[in-house]
Amino acid sequence: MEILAKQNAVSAENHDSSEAEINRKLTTADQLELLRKMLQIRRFEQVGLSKYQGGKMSGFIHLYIGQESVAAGVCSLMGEHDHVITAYRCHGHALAVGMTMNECMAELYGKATGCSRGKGGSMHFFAPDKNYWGGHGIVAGQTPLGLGLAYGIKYKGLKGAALCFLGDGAVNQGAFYECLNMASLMDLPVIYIIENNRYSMGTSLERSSVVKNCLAERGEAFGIEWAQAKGEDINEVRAVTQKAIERAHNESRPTILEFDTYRHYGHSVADAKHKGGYRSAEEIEDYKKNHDPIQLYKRHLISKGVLTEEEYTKISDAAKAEADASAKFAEESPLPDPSSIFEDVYFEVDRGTEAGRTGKHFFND
Ligand SMILES: Cc1ncc(C[n+]2csc(CCOP(=O)(O)OP(=O)(O)O)c2C)c(N)n1
Repeated sequence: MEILAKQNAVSAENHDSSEAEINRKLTTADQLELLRKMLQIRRFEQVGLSKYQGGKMSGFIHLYIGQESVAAGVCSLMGEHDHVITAYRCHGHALAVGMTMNECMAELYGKATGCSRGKGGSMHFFAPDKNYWGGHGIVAGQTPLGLGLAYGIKYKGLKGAALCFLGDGAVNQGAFYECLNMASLMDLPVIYIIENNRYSMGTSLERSSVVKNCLAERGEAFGIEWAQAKGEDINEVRAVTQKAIERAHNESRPTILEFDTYRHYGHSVADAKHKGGYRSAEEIEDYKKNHDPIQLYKRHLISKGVLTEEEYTKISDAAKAEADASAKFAEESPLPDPSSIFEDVYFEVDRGTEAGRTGKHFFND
């Protein structure tokens, strides 16, 4: 009963999320910037996909298209000491924290100018200078690392939060529950952000989870505050995230957020044409038509008189031009030199150093 009451309170409170204080404060320029960010993510990935299909990349790429409001909304609230870590579907979060399309596209191409010098590819975008601790390929592997970031923030006495993104499939991994126990026990400022797109590879939430209508409420067992909200609405994402960030900053307490969302494409390019048949064409069409976060925000801004169709086209075209230019940059960039294969290997760098012996990578002062 108590759980349901809390859940209802969350939805009622966010009835018109554009009226939440954090959103009422947005200027016209701020709102256009949020739209621009979502369009940049989408155009970047659309260009990336077409280049992949043109044989320009190897490995897999995992597209974020359909979920842009979550990354753009959450990261728009980041302060100086807030840090982000995520899984392999990392392109959206990377662009949202301010990484450039050039360094990201070059990484998809495996080029030396990529953010991980072409050695990471789609799943491993990193930018520690932007408090972005990367894309990680082991499902839920980022959750203890996110906890460590939160520990580091607290240890240093900073007013910050570790924003750790994970999928609905990752929620079922054991490591996640160890994290919840420690986060609550030790009062760590970590925010676990579940992007519930209802599928882990080809397995639906219905087939993988006992409790299907709310994943965030599992936080109850650990005394952790949680909220569930509509991920397709960037205003709602921001309203709910802001409260979690305040809790982290002011009380050093964890939060679990769950945003319902949907990926338009397959798990990776391997099932981009939905060969597995685990989702119906009607379902995909419905989400694209009625729940697309960019179209919803566009309509919202037009109805408020903040945006016109012409301005929208301009922003969208500029994002496409930027993505095309980044593909050109990537194509013209060199591959990593074969001699650099032993560089950037953790063990090699740290062997015998003081940092390696004492673990002072993050706590370096
Ligand atoms: C520990 C582990 N088990 C299995 C896999 C294979 N795998 C890669 S992605 C994935 C699905 C994860 O789905 P979810 O967490 O919902 O994220 P989404 O793809 O929806 O963003 C699985 C099972 C893996 N990478 N790591």
